[in-house]
Amino acid sequence: MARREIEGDWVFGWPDRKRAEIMPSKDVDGRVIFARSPVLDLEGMITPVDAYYVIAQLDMPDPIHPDDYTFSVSGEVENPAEYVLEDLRKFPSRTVRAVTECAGNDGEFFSYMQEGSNMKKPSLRVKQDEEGGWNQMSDDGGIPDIEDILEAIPTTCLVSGGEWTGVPLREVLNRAGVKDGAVAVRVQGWDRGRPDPVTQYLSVGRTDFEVADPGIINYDKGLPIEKAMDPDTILAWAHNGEYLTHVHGAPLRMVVPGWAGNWWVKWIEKIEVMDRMPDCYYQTHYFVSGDSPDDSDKKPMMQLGVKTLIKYPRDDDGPLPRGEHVIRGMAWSGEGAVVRVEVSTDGGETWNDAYIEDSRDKWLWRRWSHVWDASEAGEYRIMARATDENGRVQPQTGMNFQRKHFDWIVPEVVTVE
Ligand SMILES: Nc1nc2c(c(=O)[nH]1)N[C@H]1C(S)=C(S)[C@@H](COP(=O)(O)O)O[C@H]1N2
Ligand SMILES: [Mo]
Repeated sequence: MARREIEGDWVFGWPDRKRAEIMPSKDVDGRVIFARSPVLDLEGMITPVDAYYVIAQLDMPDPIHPDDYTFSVSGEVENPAEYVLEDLRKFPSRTVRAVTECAGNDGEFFSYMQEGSNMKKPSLRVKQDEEGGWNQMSDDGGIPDIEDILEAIPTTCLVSGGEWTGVPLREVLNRAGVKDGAVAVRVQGWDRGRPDPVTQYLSVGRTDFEVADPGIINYDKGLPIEKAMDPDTILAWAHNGEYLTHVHGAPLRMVVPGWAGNWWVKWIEKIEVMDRMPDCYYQTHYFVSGDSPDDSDKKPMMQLGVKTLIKYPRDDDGPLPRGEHVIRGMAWSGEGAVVRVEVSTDGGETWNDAYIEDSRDKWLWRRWSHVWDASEAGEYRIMARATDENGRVQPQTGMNFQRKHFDWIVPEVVTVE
């Protein structure tokens, strides 16, 4: 069995196992602008902040000192207001533990899983200090060719689990007095930029189509009022027990449990109650479902499907010695708690219920394991599938042209000798 390096770090003066750290892409000043989470090297449900994935669609904004920070609540409300961070402490607080998953996480697997595909399997084991990153590909202003795009860093490892502390958005909205007829809450970050068409080429896997150019915009999302009023949708200032870090949206970000990461607006400067759906770029042009770029009926994507991550064994863990092995991983859903995980070692012919670790956090992933008696040599196709509390069985998401919300069952092929 391959023996992976575990030594490496000294913690408080003592030798320790290697710490899990993000795999970052940095800008010319050495600042992190994109990072993947080393999901296979983590054990628990809460991803340390240093290992949490990072995405910014536009330019990373300048930080604002928390003492100078204000945000506004306006639009279809009785009492428009401006708040400082300290005002939020007057509201009842709420802590929510939830999985953040980028809509594009594992997107290449849609193509990998197509009949007859001879694509190399996207890897979840990646190196520290990767060069570049998908959001840096057109830094010189040009459009990279399709070869470069296909060789870009895979969009795996864009999922993490966190504990978020803040106040329910509804408390702030109720204080403002939402008028009848409100349908959406537009939340705007102060980060600005011109959406990079390469991001879309990369997710679609083609460059031969027209991408809408809205010019320079702020990042914003129009959250439907029902989800805005959900007590678990919060404005968070803390992450895993510490104040938010800049890359994760300090001083204040939105947390929208169950919905893809792009709804979790960071660096909030404005909350606007609307009587119609706003035309946000990252809602009408990107993060939309459809058959192709010319589909005239593209729809915004919201909650995630149901998904499992097999952490062990993976293809490159083999060959394994004969005997008992523990197949294990995580499972999560965009509509609440995962209640069942099944495991197959014969490519889906037969399934066994896995043990699921107890949890009270319905928005967080759950750990599962299955003791596998691999007493016979051979090649095994290991699969796992989850079911959530609404009875949704994996997978929920069909092929879609931007390759978002991947939740299909991907076999790990392992040899026992
Ligand atoms: N203001 C702002 N918020 C944003 C984004 C952004 O570009 N700007 N990116 C979104 C996307 S696509 C994702 S996946 C999540 C990532 O959150 P994280 O970096 O804290 O993991 O933030 C979301 N919130
Ligand atoms: Mo994302």
